[in-house]
Order: sequence, then structure tokens, then C-alpha cells
Amino acid sequence: MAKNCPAMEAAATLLDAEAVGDLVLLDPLTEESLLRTLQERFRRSDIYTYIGDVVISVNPYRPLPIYTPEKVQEYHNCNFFAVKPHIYAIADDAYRSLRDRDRDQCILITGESGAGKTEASKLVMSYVAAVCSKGEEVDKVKEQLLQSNPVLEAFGNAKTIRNDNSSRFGKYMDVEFDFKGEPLGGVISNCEYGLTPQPRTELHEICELIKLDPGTLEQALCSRTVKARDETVLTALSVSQGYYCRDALAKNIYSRLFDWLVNRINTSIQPGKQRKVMGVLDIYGFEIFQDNGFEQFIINYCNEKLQQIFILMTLKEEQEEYIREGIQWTPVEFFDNGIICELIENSKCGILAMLDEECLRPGVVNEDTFVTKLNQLFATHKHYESKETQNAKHVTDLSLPQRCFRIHHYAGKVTYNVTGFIEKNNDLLFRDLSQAMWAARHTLLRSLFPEGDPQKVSLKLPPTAGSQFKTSVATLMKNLYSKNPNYIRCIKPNDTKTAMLFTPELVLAQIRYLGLMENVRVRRAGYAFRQLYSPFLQRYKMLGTKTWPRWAGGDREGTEVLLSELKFPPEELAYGYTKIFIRSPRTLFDLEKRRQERIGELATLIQKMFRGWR
Ligand code: AOV
Ligand code: MG
Repeated sequence: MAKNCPAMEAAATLLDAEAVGDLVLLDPLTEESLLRTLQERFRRSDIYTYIGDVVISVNPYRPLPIYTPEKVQEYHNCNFFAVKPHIYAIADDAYRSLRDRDRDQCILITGESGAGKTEASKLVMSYVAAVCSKGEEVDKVKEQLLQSNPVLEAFGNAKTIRNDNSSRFGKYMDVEFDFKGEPLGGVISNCEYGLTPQPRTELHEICELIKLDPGTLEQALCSRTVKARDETVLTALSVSQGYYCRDALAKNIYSRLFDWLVNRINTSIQPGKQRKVMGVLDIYGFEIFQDNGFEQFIINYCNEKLQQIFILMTLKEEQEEYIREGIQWTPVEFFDNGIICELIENSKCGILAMLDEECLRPGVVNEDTFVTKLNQLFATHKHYESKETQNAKHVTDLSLPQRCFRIHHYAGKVTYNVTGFIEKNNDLLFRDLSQAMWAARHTLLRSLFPEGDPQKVSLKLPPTAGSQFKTSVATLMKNLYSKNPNYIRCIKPNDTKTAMLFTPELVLAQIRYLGLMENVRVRRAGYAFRQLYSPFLQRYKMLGTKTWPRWAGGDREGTEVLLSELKFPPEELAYGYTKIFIRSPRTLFDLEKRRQERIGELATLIQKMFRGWR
């Protein structure tokens, strides 16, 4: 390069600066510089980048030689910030916190469909399996945990336009460890939705498979028994009702079989006693199709909740802690998507509650009354739109058709067509069909339909699909909140599944909705590490002449005495009411390094004393 060409030099500096591994160090911080950094790193096949301890992963759509056993060794017990950003580093960090600091962990993997979440979850699991100890019993457990994946994927994944191996079920796996950090087993939970039946084999073939008299199935598919007082009336179904029954049956068989499979795997991998837990969450990504129905609505709701967890745990919680601890702090603005979650899930007037209400209404129900109600309720809601409410809000968008509503999700605007919402939410399997299945001589199938037993007829309506989903999402959120979160934010670089192709506009949109700018800003304004004074002092007091071997005063005072003796720059530290805050991870590593050296010195000293005594 010509030395005296300032433009080239500036460009080279920029490129170097743009390739920083931790976006917290980015200077200047703009959307443009953040995007260019990811692009430049991606060009160099560095698909992983950090924001503090959050990992961003950009899907390379081709195999990279960075997952070898040698790489595993490189990251095993590594210093998170001293090695190149890698998914193995976050896996290692989480595993060590679990083993050495006794904190349950969860790894939250988010991103849109095809961004690489499932691949990431497999990399985390295989890394943890590779670094924990070996032995016949442990190897058996590891094998069982890893092998559960292909079985579940065979059943629960399907090709979509977005992803050839798209997860159609949300998977959350708790891996359980003993006190030494050896895996004991695990528990899998599935939040399943998005099954689109394509069910057309001949009735006779089906009946042969399930060992059922074809007449029984035919009758159950074409008619319905209605009980009125003491009378039982058999009514014939219309053709479309017949199709509905067929699809409902196929879907029920599929999803019940899937639940059975998960239960079977759980019984073989579930340990007796649980000690420490690492949860790995790999869920279907945010979906925006040309035509979006109930499935997309449910899937996007789940993603909205995951985004909320991210906001609450990293952005909001971080800022609130500074305020609680009395630390000087300039608040950083961020978008809180709580309002969108409420719009969907509010138990009194959220969209799901309105849908349930519509499903329970006697008489003819259809989706038109459902949309009308939503339009009335949310006429002025900032995140809700439909053709009717647009008039009220004085906006017109000709692309928004009738029988549709649009939600402004954190990740983008999605137009949902309400056709099929009521049917799918009701998810009713007429009793005639359960009874027909119970009559089959195929024992497994029969066991999947216990309610078909005529002795056990219950009149209670089963919960709707929407409310079941809401419950399982709530359970999942509670579980995640109880653990220390680790984030992997996956980015999809192009829409054509092309190797190493980076489309800036697409990535920029994801940078925006993943809130990466806010994430960097909060992280920069904040402190990377914090700990209560007492455990902090206990761990590092050996480094100070005044605090070692014993400190008689208070913990906070002791921490101050110790850190001033170690001469860290004052801007690196902040003293809260109960905790010490350290700004950069490097200061913490410095402390750790000094501690290791000191332990070495003390060990030598003790050895010398021993020799002296002998
Ligand atoms: P997803 O889980 O995020 O989509 P996947 O993990 O299935 O996406 O990734 C989609 C495809 O991208 C994979 O089948 C791989 O071909 C490729 N890929 C992803 N990560 C990597 C990687 N680290 N290295 C190489 N190739 C990769 V969905 O389940 O549709 O939301 O619902
Ligand atoms: Mg997936």
C-alpha cells in the first residue's frame, strides 16, 4: 500500500477497526459501523462476534473448520475475552459457572427462521459433552442426550421456504449435572405448534395400519353424535366439516405421538436427582410469510416473549440495578416490547382472550365478528392495524386486505389472515373420532386417546390451542427467569441459503429488531461485572497486605481498601450499596490472574514450611 495515500490508510484503519471482535469496543458506534463490522468479520469467516458476553452468530451456510476437537481444547477453560469470539466460549463460560459457581444456566438462542438456532444448540450440547469428564456411565448419558436430537428432528422438523430443516416445535432441554459437573441426564419440554396436516391415504390402508374396522372410522369422519337430553342423534357432516375432521384427526395423532416420543426419551434420560441445570432453548424463529395464519401468530408471540426476556434481563434489569445500588448512571433509551406481549396475551382483553371468547360463543361463530371486536378494542393501539382502524388513524395502506389484522411486532410488521383462527384455536377433536381411535387394536395408538374410552366420557371442554400455548410459554418463561441467561443471537445473512453471501439490508433489519445497538450502548455505559461485597472480598483478600489473612472491618470497606491498594483506575470501579461494580472484563481477568499467581506463591510458601518442619 502506498504510504502517502491518506484515503487508503484511513480505509485500512477503518477496516481493522471495523473488525473488532467485541462490538462494545466499536468506535464510532453507529448502525453503519456495526453492520460493516459484522460484514467484514463475516468476509473473513469470523461468524461470531460479541457484545460483552452476548454472542452474535451469522449463518455461513457452509461448513467451517472451526468445530474440531482441537478447537474444543482451545476453548476449554479459556479466558472468554482472551480468545477469538466463538460459540464454544459462551458454552464453556456457562458450563464453568454452573460447575464452579453453582449457578443454574440457560442458553437462549434467538433469531429468525434459518438463522442457525438449531445448529447453535447442537454445537453447545456437543461442546459440553466433549469437555465434561469421560467414563462408561457418563458416556452413556452423553450419548443418550445427543442422540435424542435426530429422533426429535425426524419427527418435528420440516422443510419450509425459509429453512430446509425448519424446527416446527419449540425445544427446551434441561441438562442436569452432579456437583462435579458430570451430566446425569436431562428433561425435554416441547411447545409444539405449526403442524400443517397433509394428510390422503385411502381409508382402508389407514385402518389396516391401525387395526380398526373401516366402517367405524368412516362413520366417525362423516358424522357426529350429538346428545340432547336422553336422545342421541347422529348428524351427517358437510364435506368441509369432513375435511376438518380428517385434518383434526391427523394432527392429533401426530402431536400425541410426538408428546409420547418426548416422554419416552425423557424416561430414558431423566436422572433421579437433579443438582445443577443447564437449559438450552431452541425455538422456531420469527416468521413473516406472504400469507400468515394462526401458526405464525403463535410462533411470533413466542418470539415476542423471548425478546421481552432479553430486554428485561439485560437492558431493563441492568439499568434498574444501577438505580437500586445508587450508582451514577445516564439512562439509555430502548424499546420495551411489553406492550405488544400485552396486546396478545392480556388475560382480559388480549387477542388470544378475545379469540377464546369467540370460540365459546354459542351459535354461528366466524372470524368476521372476531376481527370486528379486535378493531373496536384496539382502534387506537399503536401496534395494531387493520383496514378499518386505518381509517380511524388516517392512514391507508392498500396492501392491507379485509379479514386481516396487522401487528407491529418488535421484529417487523406482520399481517395475519384470520381465516381458520377459530377452527385452529378450538382444535376440537369430536368425541366420535377419539372413540374410533380408542376402538383400534393398535395398542400404542389406542393409548394416545384415553378420552375415547366410553366409560370416561367427560363433558368438560378442553383448553383451546391458544390458551394451552400461552400456559406452556408462561411455564417456560418462569423456568428461564430462574436461571442465569446466556445469549446467542443468530443472524441470517441472505434469503437464498447461499454460502457466505451477506446482504446488508437484510442484516441491518435484524440488527435493528434484535436491538443490538441498544445492547451495545447499555453495555458500554455499564459495568461488565458485579458481585456482593462479601464473596468478592473472600475471593480476593489474599491480594492485599491489609486484608490478608483477616479483615476485621465491614465487607464494603475491606473491598475499598483492597482495590485502592491494587491501584486500579478509579473509573474502572463503582461502589454500590451492596455490590462492587467493575467496568471492563479485563480488570476482572487481571484480578483473577493475580489471584492465581498468589495461590502459586502461597503453595510454594507452604511447601517450604513443610520441608522446614521435616
Ligand atoms: P433455525 O433453527 O434458526 O431455523 P438452522 O439451525 O436449522 O436454522 O440453520 C439452517 C441451516 O443453516 C442449517 O441447516 C445449515 O445448513 C446452516 N447453518 C446454520 N448454522 C451453521 C453453522 N454454524 N455452520 C454452517 N452452516 C450452518 V427455524 O428452526 O426454521 O427457526 O424454525
Ligand atoms: Mg430450528
